[in-house]
Amino acid sequence: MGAVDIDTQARPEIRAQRRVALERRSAAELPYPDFVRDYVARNRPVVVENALQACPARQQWTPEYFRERFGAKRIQVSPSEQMTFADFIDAVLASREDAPGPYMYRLFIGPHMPELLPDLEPLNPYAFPRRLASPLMPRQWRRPDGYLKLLFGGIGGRFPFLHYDLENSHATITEIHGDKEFILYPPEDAAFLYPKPGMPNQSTIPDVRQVDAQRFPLYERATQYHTVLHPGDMVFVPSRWWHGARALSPSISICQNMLDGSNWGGYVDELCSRASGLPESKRYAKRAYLSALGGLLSMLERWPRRSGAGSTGRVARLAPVTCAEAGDSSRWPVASWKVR
Ligand SMILES: O=C(O)CCC(=O)C(=O)O
Repeated sequence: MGAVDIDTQARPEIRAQRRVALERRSAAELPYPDFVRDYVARNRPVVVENALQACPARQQWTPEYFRERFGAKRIQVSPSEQMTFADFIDAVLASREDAPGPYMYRLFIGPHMPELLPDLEPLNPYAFPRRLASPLMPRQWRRPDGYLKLLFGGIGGRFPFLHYDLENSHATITEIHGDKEFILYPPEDAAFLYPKPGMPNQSTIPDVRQVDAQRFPLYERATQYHTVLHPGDMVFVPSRWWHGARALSPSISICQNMLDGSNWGGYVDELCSRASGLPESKRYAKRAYLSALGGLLSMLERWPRRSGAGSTGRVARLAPVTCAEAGDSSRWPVASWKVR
């Protein structure tokens, strides 16, 4: 897998646990179809270096840029916290390892800050949300931006809990400014991470850098995959992989979700299990519909592509398998997106 055990002596707090360096590949040597075949289809994590090429965000996005452009705007930092961007940036810049400031992880760019979308063009092609962008996805589940979100924090600021994403989603996190430590654990280690009763995608371990071995004795059996993201890097987080992040310097990144044939089965299971209030016949119909849609999308994705506008051009637009096939983001129907 290209990963190597790294020296845990440097981090005595995790000595008891296996710690592995996450595989890294350069975008220059990883064509998109190879990324899909070797990582997405195999549910295998990787960092793609230089996935985000030159775009205005890479040149311009700094804490100061956000303060100047959006200082007076009130923003949702976390589900329970709102403040102006100016106050948030002050807290980010004051954040220290021993006194971490806030970490923004609930700001969806499409509905709340669409003026940022042009800064992200050309898009990171590896973060293409695949089936979420298909016009065949029912309206309430279609999301051509992959639920694009802004993640922002200062030194020591971190995503508040170790978790895996709902809806069996894959995720990508693309670093734009600063450096961020990123950790993952495989799905089979779930029992070692003490999932929350009633919220099985969240760990009850408050901070994996200081684990109470009396309370969480199984944690030492978990394998931690570790990396540091630098500007332009993207980490691919496969479905059900647990993950967490911590800013090492003022850090700005974006997160997107991804759905395709590799995680469709679990997606359908989760959507249908959530519908437990529905009568049996309606649940059955929902599952049958989503399974048939998955089959149709798989067929269209395998359809041979020819350049130009003929019938294959239309097929490519219905079931796009690359960012280029999905077309111009300015056509994204921002106003109709579901906000979550
Ligand atoms: O802060 C990060 O980089 C992790 C983001 C994440 O896992 C999420 O938004 O679900």
